[in-house]
Amino acid sequence: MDKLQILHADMDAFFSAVEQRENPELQGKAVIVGGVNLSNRGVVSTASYEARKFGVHSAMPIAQAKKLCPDGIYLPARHGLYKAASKEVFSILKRYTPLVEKLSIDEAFLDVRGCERLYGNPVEIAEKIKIEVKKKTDLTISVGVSVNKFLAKLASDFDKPDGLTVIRKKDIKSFMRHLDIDKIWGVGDVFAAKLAEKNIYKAGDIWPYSLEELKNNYGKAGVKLFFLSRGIDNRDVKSRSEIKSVSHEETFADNISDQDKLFAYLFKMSEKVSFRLHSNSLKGTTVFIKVRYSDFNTYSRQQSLKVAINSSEEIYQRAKELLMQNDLLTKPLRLLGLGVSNLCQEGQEQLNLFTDENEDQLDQTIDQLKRKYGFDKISRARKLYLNNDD
Ligand code: TTP
Ligand code: MG
Repeated sequence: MDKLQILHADMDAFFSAVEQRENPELQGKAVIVGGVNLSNRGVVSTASYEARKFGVHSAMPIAQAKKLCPDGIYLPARHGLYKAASKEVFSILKRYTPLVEKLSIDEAFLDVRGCERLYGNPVEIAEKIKIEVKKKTDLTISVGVSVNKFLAKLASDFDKPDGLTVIRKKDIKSFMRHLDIDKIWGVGDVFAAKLAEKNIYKAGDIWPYSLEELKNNYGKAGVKLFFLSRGIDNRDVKSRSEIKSVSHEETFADNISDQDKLFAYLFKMSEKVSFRLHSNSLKGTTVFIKVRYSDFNTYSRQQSLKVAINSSEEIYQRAKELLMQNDLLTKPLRLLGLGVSNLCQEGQEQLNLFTDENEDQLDQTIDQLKRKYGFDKISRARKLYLNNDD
């Protein structure tokens, strides 16, 4: 992929920007949107760029945000409003190309190959999108234009808010050289710490290593790193109907055998998967889990449901059942993952004619589990879940 052809578009401080639009008195002010009831134990959904100057960011506890930015305006989330704004934005994006891959409520990839005769070159399309979004929604969007998805996403993030950044083939090397390593997909805190042991902090620090070396040292993640650190990414933009599953997995720094801890991870991952399903208005009828032990033996299990689900609690419960019923927690885990597949559009799923039957089944399963593993284990896991949800 050498030609500019992929756009990544991402609304700026989305929830806060919608609130500022709804109430012009909030413009230019530090606006922080949090969970619906804004309790001090909740977390920040997002903060306006004015609030970010104080160090406030998404996922920070509200209590901490209030310490950093005591004069900020704290507002409860109004999801209906944000969904409506998102719909308007996506209807604009879809006019430029049918190949729009929605990543979340405010973010998408666009493949604009073949759209030039109608709308101009990719940079012109990006400019048009920005103007139209501003005109129709009174909100700003940042757009990145590049040769592939990875670089387009880095580009949209480069000059936020209201940015338009283009990374051409000839600019890739200089752009990547000084990019912080944790900006690369798949490099989380644990992996970044491992790389730091070898004095690898920037994408350019990867270049001296051969593909072989990276593969031997870090497995699949090393192979990905080899290519992404050079800005190479061959993935296609997939429109929603092509998304086959939504999943999340984590590799642990140290193997974990504590079941309660694993359940806590499982719930966190269920929330992430649920958030992405909701963002794409999707539900699914298959839940799957994946575990890897210290000897690298890897197992996956799945179960089909009569009714499509997307709530974090349901996903969590089903995934937990799979782990327990298949006796997969008998050895320490190196990796745990879960996901939902067999996806359908929310609202188009089969009507739930079996609710009671399912509830009965669930109750029966829980009873079985309680008998097998003891009431204490099960209820403690549930408590963990409640604590996380608070
Ligand atoms: P983002 O696009 O990650 O953030 P943003 O649009 O607020 O700011 P940026 O200019 O950096 O893109 O997320 C979009 C919305 O999703 C955000 O406005 C609120 C919501 N969200 C959460 O509720 N929790 C989170 O942890 C994150 C990251 C986002
Ligand atoms: Mg955004």
